[in-house]
Amino acid sequence: MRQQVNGHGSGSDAHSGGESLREELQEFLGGEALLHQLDDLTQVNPVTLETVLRCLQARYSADMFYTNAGCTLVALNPFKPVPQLYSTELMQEYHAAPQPQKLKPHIFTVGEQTYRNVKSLMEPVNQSIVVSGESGAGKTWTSRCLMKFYAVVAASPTSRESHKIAERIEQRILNSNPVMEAFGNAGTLRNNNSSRFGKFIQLQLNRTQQMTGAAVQTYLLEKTRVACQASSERNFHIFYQICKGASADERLQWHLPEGATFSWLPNPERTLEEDCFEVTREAMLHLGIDAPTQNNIFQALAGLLHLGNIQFADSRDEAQPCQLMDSAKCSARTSASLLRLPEDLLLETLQIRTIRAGRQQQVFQKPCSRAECDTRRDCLAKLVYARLFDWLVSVINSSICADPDSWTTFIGLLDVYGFESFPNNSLEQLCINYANEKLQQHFVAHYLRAQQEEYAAEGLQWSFVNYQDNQTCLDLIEGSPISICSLMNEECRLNRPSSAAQLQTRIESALAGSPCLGHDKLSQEPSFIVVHYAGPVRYHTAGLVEKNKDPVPPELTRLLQQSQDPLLKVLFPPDPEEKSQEEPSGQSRTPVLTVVSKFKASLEQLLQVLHSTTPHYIRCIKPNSQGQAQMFHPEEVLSQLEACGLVETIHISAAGFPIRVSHRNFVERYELLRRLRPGTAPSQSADEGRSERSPRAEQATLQALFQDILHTLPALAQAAATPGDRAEATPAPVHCGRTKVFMTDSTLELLERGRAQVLEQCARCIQGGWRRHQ
Ligand code: AD9
Ligand code: MG
Repeated sequence: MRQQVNGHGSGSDAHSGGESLREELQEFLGGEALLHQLDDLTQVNPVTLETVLRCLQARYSADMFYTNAGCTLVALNPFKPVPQLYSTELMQEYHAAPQPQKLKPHIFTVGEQTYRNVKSLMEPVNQSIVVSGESGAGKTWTSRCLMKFYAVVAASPTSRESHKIAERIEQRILNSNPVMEAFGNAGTLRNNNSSRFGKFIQLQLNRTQQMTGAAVQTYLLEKTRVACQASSERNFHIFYQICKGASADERLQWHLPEGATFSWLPNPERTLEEDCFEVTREAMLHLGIDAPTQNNIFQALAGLLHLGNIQFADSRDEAQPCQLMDSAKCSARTSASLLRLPEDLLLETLQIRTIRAGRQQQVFQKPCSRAECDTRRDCLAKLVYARLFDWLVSVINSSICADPDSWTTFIGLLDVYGFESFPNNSLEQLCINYANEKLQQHFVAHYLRAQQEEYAAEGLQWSFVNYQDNQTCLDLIEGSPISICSLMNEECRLNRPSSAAQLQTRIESALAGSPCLGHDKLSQEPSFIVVHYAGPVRYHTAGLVEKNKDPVPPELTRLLQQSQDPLLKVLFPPDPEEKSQEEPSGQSRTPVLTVVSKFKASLEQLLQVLHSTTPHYIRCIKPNSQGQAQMFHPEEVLSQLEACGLVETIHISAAGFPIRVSHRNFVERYELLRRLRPGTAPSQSADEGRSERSPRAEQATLQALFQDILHTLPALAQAAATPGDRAEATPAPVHCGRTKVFMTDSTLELLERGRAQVLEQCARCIQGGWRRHQ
């Protein structure tokens, strides 16, 4: 297996012989030939951007896609199938390994470590794996593989009946992926399968660490894509899937003849994603979405495609509604029939606005301009699609969520849309990049700052490492009292017509002091630049306020409430009480919560959950922006390494101790290791006589026990080493701070091994005694 684990032809052993290898490297002029053998970037000497880059490049050339970087794992996107890297056998191998961190770096090491952490620490503690990286770097791929890993290693092993149940739940959890990707992913300039929503999945484990269920939380679907796709980009995969995969009967029923063209279906050339209709359907079936319901869903989606072909002509008379273009008459009829709406009502709702005005709140009807008709048509499609997506997520959740009594801990997997910068960036990119800033800050706060502050507070010898803090950028985006978000929200609240240029001027004057705000003098269109941690991005201000408001004319909702389609009836139930729903005079009603306010609140909730877990990080890196195998562009990789502060992370991790346990918990769990030391007199245990002892005396006892435990470590390290390494096997240092014990993962592993050994000895003694007694 050593060679098999990303060791294609490298001849390297799966165990990384850190010290000797480093020396060998130093001796070797240039050292490049061996660079790919360094499994952990903390062993690169010296740690600089340049050496780290060279090491990653060497590993990439040798088909070694994973590399440890202290507390994080760097995952290079192979951009080619590497099936042997994700086989079930390999998952089992990492799961069964006594010390998985000694195997070749892999996402399964992170998966297994996380899984063990749930139970191995003193108290069960929830874990999370944060997968980050720019668009197309491999986040979704990685989290999918991790879900498969847990479906294998956390499956229920017991009786046939319960095994069947467990298999069903695991399979259902895995089936949520193709469904959510079909409806929530799309081809963009950066990635053919780009996630257009954020996802946090909580894998729920019971006391025996079997997966009993899962819960999915999604974040801000980019619903504008249904009705508007940037040039060279595509709509959500599901639209292409139905057009390509429908049977002859379905084509007739959904009015999708071969070769039909739709304006909302650009770039229809073949991609892998659209070949997956059968997979999507099968997965939906497993999740409990039966064939008739699926039929309703696909029919409604076909209705949206025809809706997109509805075009209006300019009206010569403002008092008259815009007329349908002749070429669109058939589309209007078909769309209405597929959405099971009266055609005249559909058209009237798109063409005429209802306004209440005056003291008596009289109802007026006002014909819409052609542009307004188009906006209402697009809004209708977005409304249906967004509700459908949310409904799907709720159906998935009810199918995979475990009963609250049946799970105690969880492992969270976070896969959000990656950092994006396009020629034209709008509110969608601002939200996506804002989410990425928040995650970067979580990383900085958790690892870089908190770790160093804790070492100092605990009195450990530590020389501080500088790191890039992105607080200034976050202040610019979301800070109070004034930030980009607050200014956009204010524009929504004031509900006044403001031009793109005005918004640009307001942002530039109110936030002029921020070092993260830039201005592109050459830009022809009103815009501003935000210098994100991952690079500068220019956002166009045109349409920002309107998108943030996201107004839904109430007539559209009422129209959909009148549909005879069973699915639309579920998505648009009648209002509980009939209230006045017409727009106030002139402008559309301002929603209480804007898009960015809602997004900010959901991000804050997510971060609270992350803060309550032990996080693990996987940094996905895109070796080239063309999506080509065997192509490593040093400049592109370098900018990603710089952006995520990898070098600082390596410096801190190289000297750091990720495991910290209170003195008392440490001694209570490991004092039984003293039995491994021949001749150790049974002294007082941590609990004995606690009430009578002074705190100082108690501390002294704890210290003595602590030292005793530490003395067992060299023997444990020797026992764990392979015969060849035995002479050099020395455990990593353990530090006793003011209140906590600090150690590395490998030391924790040694201690746990020793503990298991003693418990086994005890069990054997008890059994022996019991047999003698019989
Ligand atoms: V985005 O932010 O959602 O736009 P991701 O999620 O980071 O992005 P994704 O996982 O979709 O990227 O990966 C992009 C493509 O890279 C995939 O469609 C695969 O074709 C390819 N990929 C990524 N990881 C692997 C891998 N481990 N092995 C093979 C891979 N191919
Ligand atoms: Mg993705």
